[in-house]
Amino acid sequence: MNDPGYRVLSGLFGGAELARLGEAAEAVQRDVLAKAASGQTSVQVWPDGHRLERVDGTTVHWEPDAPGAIRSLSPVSQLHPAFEALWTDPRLTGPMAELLGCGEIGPFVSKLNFKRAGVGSEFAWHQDLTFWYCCAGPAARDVATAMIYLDDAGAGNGALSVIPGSHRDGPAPRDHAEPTGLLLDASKLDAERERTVELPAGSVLVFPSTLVHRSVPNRSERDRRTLLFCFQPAGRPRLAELPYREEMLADLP
Ligand SMILES: O=C(O)CCC(=O)C(=O)O
Repeated sequence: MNDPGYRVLSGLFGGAELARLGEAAEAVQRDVLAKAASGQTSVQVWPDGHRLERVDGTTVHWEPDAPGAIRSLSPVSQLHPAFEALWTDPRLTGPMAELLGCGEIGPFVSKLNFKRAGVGSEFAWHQDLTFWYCCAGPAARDVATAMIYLDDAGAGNGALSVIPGSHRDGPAPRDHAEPTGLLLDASKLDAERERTVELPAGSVLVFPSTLVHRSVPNRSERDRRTLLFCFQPAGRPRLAELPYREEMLADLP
């Protein structure tokens, strides 16, 4: 059978535990918003106009069209003990070690995507590999993500869509006309194979850095929050420890 490249771990979190993770996400957002308002931060504007702000050891990626709303925070695990504990949770580390094909795994980076009701913006077609390659080089291929669903995700609130099997083709052609140079050329993707992965809260979607994926804006009345924990073979530096070398992008198609 063809390997689609991703796997769903159903019902991994539930009940009070899932509620605690959701509360942790809200608490972290409150703290970050308060610190951002203090003005002791540094702001960077990306070539596509998105604003990124360093606040207390995390990067706030603001929603481009909704002033004051956070699109994502990364890295985020250090901001709450309930998040930090996920790095060593065997329900995640077991499947992730299997996916990466190695005995011991460690952290690469963590992220909290809010994808809020009504304002959560699009993530255009991309491979995570491209975003990490300028820091980690070819080692970015050895990183895989566990996406933990804090809310139900359906087509209506911007569930993740994937191209099954796309991980097998390695780096996909980028859109060289797009200002960041990090997104893929949609005209060169087999979008007919696109599959929207609708999952209930508490599920986990695991996938490698070469799987092509995207999500549409959340125009619904339901939040679609997810935590992304990205693992790699143990002993390698984390993303935040690596310098960003933009010229490395030229290695990728
Ligand atoms: O949360 C999403 O819809 C997309 C997540 C993703 O691809 C990313 O954060 O790189």
